[in-house]
Amino acid sequence: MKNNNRTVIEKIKNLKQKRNAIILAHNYQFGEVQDIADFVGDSLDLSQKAASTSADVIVFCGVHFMAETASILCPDKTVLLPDASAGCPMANMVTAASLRDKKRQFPDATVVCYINSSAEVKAESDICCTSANALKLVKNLDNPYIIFVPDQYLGHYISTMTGKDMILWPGYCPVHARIKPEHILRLRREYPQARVAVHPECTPEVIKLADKVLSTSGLCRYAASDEVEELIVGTEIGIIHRLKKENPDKRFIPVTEQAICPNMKKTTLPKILLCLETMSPEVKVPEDIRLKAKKAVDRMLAAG
Ligand code: CIZ
Ligand code: SF4
Repeated sequence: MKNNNRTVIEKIKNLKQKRNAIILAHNYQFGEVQDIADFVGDSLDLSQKAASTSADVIVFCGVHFMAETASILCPDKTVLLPDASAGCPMANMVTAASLRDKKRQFPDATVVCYINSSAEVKAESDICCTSANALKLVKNLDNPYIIFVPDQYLGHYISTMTGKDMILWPGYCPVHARIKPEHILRLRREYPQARVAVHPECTPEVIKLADKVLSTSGLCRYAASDEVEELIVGTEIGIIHRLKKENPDKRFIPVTEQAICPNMKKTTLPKILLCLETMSPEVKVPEDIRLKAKKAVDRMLAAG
């Protein structure tokens, strides 16, 4: 490890104690960020962790909607996002105003929003979901009319798996859209023994070629199972760090090195240190929006 990195890490650890802070990192963060975090996970794990921690300060190493979710659940804590510009282009593909228009068009529909959405959009939704629980939550909805925002590919996958006819929003993740069927076909020829697992944010053409369709937490569990010796991984490449760390004797092959989320990679060790020093940038959801958005998030958490 570089010497200056070591100094930064020492300083982060000291300040973290002084501030009574917890560092949460998403599975797509840089390896060195994951390594200094108190907890690494997907957005569902991290929101549950945020809801249950006794820390006063949450440093959220992820993107804006994730820090907002922590703020929705923990209004009394200070939530810091080390780089204020770390957003999610997919989350920005739906606005509260455009969703209100859609609801007027389909007034009887239940609105399910993927956690990759702004607090304002969550406030307009009935229930929130993540890629880890979307299938189960949608399956259990009584209402046959469902509006799903903003990921059309996750929505399409869930609609296929549940047989429910869903009104899909045209959003998508530009990072997962870089994963192409050709990549998988080529790697299958190169590693004939390997299993293929892809994220449900991938296109239907990619999903068709996979053995498993999994959220990142699902991927981590699958990778640890006896079924897997070699795994071709179709999601953001930050996950490879954790997979290798937890399964040092197995082989993980990214479907493409191009699947890298520039927003997830905005978090660096110096920015984590700076945010603990200055206690900013802070993410705080306004109370009126928070209360409405919390209903959708609470319904998700209550569903288990
Ligand atoms: O839910 C999340 O954290 C995301 C964005 C991906 C995943 O499957 O973990
Ligand atoms: Fe958003 Fe895609 Fe980046 Fe996840 S990987 S934060 S969905 S742009």
